[in-house]
Amino acid sequence: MASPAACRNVSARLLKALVGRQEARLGNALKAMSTTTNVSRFEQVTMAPADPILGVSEAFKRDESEKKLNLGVGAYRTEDLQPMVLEVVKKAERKMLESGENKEYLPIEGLAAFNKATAELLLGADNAAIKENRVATIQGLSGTGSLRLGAAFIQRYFPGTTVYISNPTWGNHMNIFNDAGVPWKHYRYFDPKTVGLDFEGMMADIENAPDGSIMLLHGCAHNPTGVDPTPEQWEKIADLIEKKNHMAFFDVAYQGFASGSLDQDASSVRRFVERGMEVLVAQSYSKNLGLYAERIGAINAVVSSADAAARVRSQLKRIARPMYSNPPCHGARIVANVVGDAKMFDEWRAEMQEMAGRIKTVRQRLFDELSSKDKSGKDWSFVLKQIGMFSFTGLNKAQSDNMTNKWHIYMTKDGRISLAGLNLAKCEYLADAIIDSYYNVQ
Ligand code: KET
Repeated sequence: MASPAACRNVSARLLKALVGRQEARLGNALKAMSTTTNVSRFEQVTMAPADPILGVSEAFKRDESEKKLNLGVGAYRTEDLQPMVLEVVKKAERKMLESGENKEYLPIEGLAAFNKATAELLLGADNAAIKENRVATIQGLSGTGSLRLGAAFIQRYFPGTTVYISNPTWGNHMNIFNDAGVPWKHYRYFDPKTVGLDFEGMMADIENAPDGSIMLLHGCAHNPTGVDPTPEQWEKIADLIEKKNHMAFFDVAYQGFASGSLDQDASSVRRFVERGMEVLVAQSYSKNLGLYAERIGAINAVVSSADAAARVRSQLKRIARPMYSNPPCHGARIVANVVGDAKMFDEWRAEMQEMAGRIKTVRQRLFDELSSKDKSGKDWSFVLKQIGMFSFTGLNKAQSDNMTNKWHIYMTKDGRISLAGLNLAKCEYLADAIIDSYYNVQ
């Protein structure tokens, strides 16, 4: 046995060694710190450009001019140019508050009542695909998040398949497929000469795409052009997609905003489904229920059998779980309440028609102002022919810059203006700005 003195000696030595090691570590850390002071490990991160659409709202906020007008983002404003919460939404929220619903997690696939309501709104309640359980619906983070889920699904289950996207399109489509690692190409869509649909170009590009490609289609109210195929053209598009064994992926962000009718605006999707074609459909309630910030929408896969639908649903859930676990419930409950209650649904339809009607009124006034002010005889009737929230003015980037820099009118650089952000009082000012930019800027 060691003597107490020897033990003390060993402990002291041990302690010294330990302290020494600690000091060395501390010294190394200090040395490292002194050599890296003010040098961030994030040094290689470059500044991202402002978003082409949401960046416009940021720039608008910074402008102090009284004349300023935000026609950038597609968000509905009242005649006073204020954001609007629909009465039916307030009503649903009061009902939800009274019933004291809890804040437990939703299932990965979202609120069951919402998923039922959203598929029925899209396809019609008595649709055969719904009755036969051939629709896999997953609640998503609005249109964008639902498109992103669909893109991730394509990346996993249709690897290497190219998604064809209209030219032009909503700017975020390309980001979504890029980030999901899905190859994409454009198909022709818009003819600047006729300011209408380049139907021949579109059909040729669908024909020439490799069999089994995926065609991203705007269900209605094409963004940014406001130009949709006619029912006859939709039929031909469906024929060709079927012949080529392609699959349609519909983006339905404006159901109700094209015609004012929720059913009519879903007719493109319903046409494909009624023919027995398999489709993917992303839905959004940002615009038609004004639930922008609630991030409520869905991804639907309409497939050939109930068995396939169950498998697709399970895999969509598998993709959602590590991304965001499960979706938020507030917006889902609002939609479920409104769509699931006949009286509230009617109230929504009336408010929807009112919003679509107000946009049509300013569209008409803008056309009248442009036509009466422009003495050159230029035909501005395309403004009237375009549908939905936007007008695609044909102004180029320099002209759009002039709109903003000189006139304080904020818009996207592709020449799109959101008529949902315009009121009657500002139509004359807008017409002056467009005419100045069109004729005085190259
Ligand atoms: N698809 C299209 C065609 C679309 O225009 C938008 C939004 C979305 C999907 C997605 O919306 P969400 O809120 O994720 O459901 N467009 C407007 C807003 C934006 O750019 O985010 C816009 O074009 O102004």
